[in-house]
Amino acid sequence: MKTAIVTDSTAYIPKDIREKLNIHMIPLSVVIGGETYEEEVDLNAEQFYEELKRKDRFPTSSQPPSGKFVALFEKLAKDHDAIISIHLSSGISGTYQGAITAGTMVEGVKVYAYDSEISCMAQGFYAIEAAKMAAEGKQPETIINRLDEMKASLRAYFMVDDLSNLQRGGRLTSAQAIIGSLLKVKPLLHFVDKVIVPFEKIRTRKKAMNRIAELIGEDASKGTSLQASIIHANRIEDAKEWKAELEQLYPNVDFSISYFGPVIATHLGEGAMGLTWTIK
Ligand code: MYR
Repeated sequence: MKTAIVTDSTAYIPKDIREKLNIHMIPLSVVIGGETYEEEVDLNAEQFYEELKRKDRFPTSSQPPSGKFVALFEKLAKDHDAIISIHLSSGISGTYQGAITAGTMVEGVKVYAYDSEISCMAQGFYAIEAAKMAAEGKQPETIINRLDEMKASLRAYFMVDDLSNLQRGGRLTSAQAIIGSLLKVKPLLHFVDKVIVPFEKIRTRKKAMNRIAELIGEDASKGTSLQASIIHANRIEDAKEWKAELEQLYPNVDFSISYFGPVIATHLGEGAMGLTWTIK
């Protein structure tokens, strides 16, 4: 059984890792100042943050066109029996639904669309694990069971400098955003049932980071091996500093640094920061 692993660009898995692990990537797009860019293909995170300074209009994002899915699945069907296609939460994007639809249009291969119910490196953890298992020849059902097991222990908390980006893009209800901005809080956000909701209202960035550190501490103390990733929107120095602090607090957790790329940063804004973790 030969299984191909596909994910979308919002997992933000660096190209060298994708190539090494044979992870196929389908890009989402951003439109800035009237121009459309496929992220991670013709616009990377650094270029996006530079573009933001130059263009005065707000960017928007869009899911991959269905033809792109069909073309990739048809190509993979030539030498694979199955495809596991892992995508950002169906509660914030139509990408997962696009994969399901394309799967019904391609013959000669079984397509398993997987809703990560999250995005960024949390989704990346799933794609990387799936790719390693596929390389060992594991059955698609075995791989999906493992992803479900990781999902059960996956946590992700993040904060933004300004809630208006999320509100404008329709990924946070106006009521929730208004409560946040009126009280001048920096709410910690997380996903519940595939959508973004406030977790706790916290007044400063530092307090929010300390609270997240406390939350991972609760899981780290249970003795299970954890992998974690600090995710930042153009705040690499802060991310490095936080990583050093967290590593000192929890030496048994395997920490990495990843990023919010163009599509996700369109909705979170520059300066956003988060932490995700799951079992290893
Ligand atoms: C689309 O246009 O289909 C993409 C929409 C993406 C919405 C992103 C909303 C923010 C997600 C934050 C993820 C944080 C994960 C730790």
